[in-house]
Amino acid sequence: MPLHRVLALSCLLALSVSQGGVASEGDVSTGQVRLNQLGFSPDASKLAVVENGDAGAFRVVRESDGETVLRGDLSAHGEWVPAGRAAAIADFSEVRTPGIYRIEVDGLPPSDPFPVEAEPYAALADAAIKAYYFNRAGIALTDEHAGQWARAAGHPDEEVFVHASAASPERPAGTIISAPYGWYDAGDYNKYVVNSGITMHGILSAWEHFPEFFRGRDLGIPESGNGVPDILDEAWWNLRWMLDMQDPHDGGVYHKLTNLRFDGSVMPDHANDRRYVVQKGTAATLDFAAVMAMAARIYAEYEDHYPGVPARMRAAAESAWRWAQENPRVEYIQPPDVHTGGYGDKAFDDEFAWAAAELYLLSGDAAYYRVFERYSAEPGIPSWARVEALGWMSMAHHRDRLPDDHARARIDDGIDGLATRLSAQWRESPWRVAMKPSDFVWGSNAVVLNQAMLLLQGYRLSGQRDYLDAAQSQLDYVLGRNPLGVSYVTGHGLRTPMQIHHRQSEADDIDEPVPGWLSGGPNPRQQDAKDCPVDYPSSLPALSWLDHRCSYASNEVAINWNAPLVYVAAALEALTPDE
Ligand code: G3I
Ligand code: 9MR
Repeated sequence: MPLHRVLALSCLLALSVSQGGVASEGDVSTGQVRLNQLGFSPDASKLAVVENGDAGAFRVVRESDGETVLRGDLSAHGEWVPAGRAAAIADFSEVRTPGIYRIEVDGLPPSDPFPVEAEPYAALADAAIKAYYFNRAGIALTDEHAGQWARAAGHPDEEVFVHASAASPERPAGTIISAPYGWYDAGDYNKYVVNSGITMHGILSAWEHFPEFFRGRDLGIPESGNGVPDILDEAWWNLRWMLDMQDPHDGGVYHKLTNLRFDGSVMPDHANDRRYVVQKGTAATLDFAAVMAMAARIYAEYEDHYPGVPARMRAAAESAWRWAQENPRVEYIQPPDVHTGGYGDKAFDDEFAWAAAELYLLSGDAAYYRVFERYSAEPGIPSWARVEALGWMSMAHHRDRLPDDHARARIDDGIDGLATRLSAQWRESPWRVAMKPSDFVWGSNAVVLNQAMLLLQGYRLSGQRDYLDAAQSQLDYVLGRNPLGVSYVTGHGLRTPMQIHHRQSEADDIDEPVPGWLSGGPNPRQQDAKDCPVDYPSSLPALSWLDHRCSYASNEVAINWNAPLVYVAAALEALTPDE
């Protein structure tokens, strides 16, 4: 965003706070006009939600001169069940002239100010990737790259113990291995292969689908300017760790690298518990195979910078695949002395499908294609535990490499079917968001964005405008068009999370949390209530969010949740027409 616009928006923010807005918390009061706090591209679909009230019309007013630039009718009010609130839609897509505006509705306070401008989400996409830099293990963050969030290095992970659950003849329990680098998973300092799976897919897909958006962007990371796009430099930090999570003797992959118990709320260099690699498993091994096959394909273009690495990745993917053939049902069972994140999964068809898809695209070997076809009839919304859609997305991007027209039609139909269903849910929702009450799980904001990612695949295949508009609406929800009026990304919006469950942000004595992180989002199961000194504002699905550091079930951040944010922000920049 140009500086003058930042300054203009921050003045307006100061004004709206002094008028009774709350800078750091969600505003649960009803009767507001909710919208995307980062604004819109000139040619984007632009919707606001008007809560309650009985007005039938709205106005769009320009901030600079108070001129009304558009008058429109509101849609009929309908109750949005996840929030127990009536909502009507103001569609102001016609406002295309760059500027700063507010929506006004008789009887309600004016909306937040918002810009219509070119590239409204470019800085967001940059920050969402930069967030991973802030979570790097094994490196000091410098003033130059981290500003006020500079910190000492922690968790070198050069001496990690093989846990009894991971023992093998060549590496008995207690063997010391080295598995440095990687990203901390989330608010905790552990590193989990399964969760790295979907994360790497999201980031690498963002690059693969929109290279012209990412090429030349300067994220201000230590590798910036080295001739490799920053997004791939950042991804390499985690990939190089993942490579060390494979046992070279048999190809199996350890589920996680972890303490026995979560660290306290201290900075990384003050967290010195012994670390272990824990149990190999089928899900971790297949996710690893998929990621390495994908990375081998993508980093081949940068072989000069990573000599021998694509071939190493390919060999790693293939040996992991062989291990999984011999060990097709090894579930991760948390050992009794290990108390960190589980990421346990009992169903492996989806991991087989994803790994087979990526290995097919890397090798062209039709046997992998047949496995993909056998293990996945249709795609579902992805999560760390459900990954077949990741293979569908990669297949769709490379549809020219599919064996025949029948295979192409199958991919097109599967993705279009899901996009049709999601866009129908979006259109029927009084809030214009595809989320159903049951979608509000731990990490619900990532469900919103993973739905958007699938809608965007539908748009890329068919060009159907509804799919793009629905994806825009999903991002709008995350950036403020929600019943709490919060932009859920730290540092990006007018009211943002200030107390994320993130050990560095808790321990660093800096008021602002590390920027660019997506808060997990409303989660009515409230599994952390017992650890929280304050109550959630509501038990309704879309209101079950607490901006408190205690709230690991609604206000933690995690690498897998930021990945679809990177993807969707970049995709809307790249795909929204520029008429
Ligand atoms: O599998 C059941 C399903 O059968 C049932 O219908 C559904 C009902 O809600 O629950 C499903 O299990 C949920 C599981 O995730 C799979 O989605 C659990 O209730 C839910 O508690 C569990 O939440 C996970 C949480 O860890 C607790 O294990 C989150 O998905 C996961 O994102 C989160 O990940 C943590 C790591 O463990 C540690 N690092 C931080 C990270 C983010 O909070
Ligand atoms: O801090 C932990 C967080 O990163 C995890 O996502 C969460 C679920 O596994 O667990 C958190 O740790 C809490 C623990 O589970 C229960 N006691 C309080 C801990 C947080 O302070």
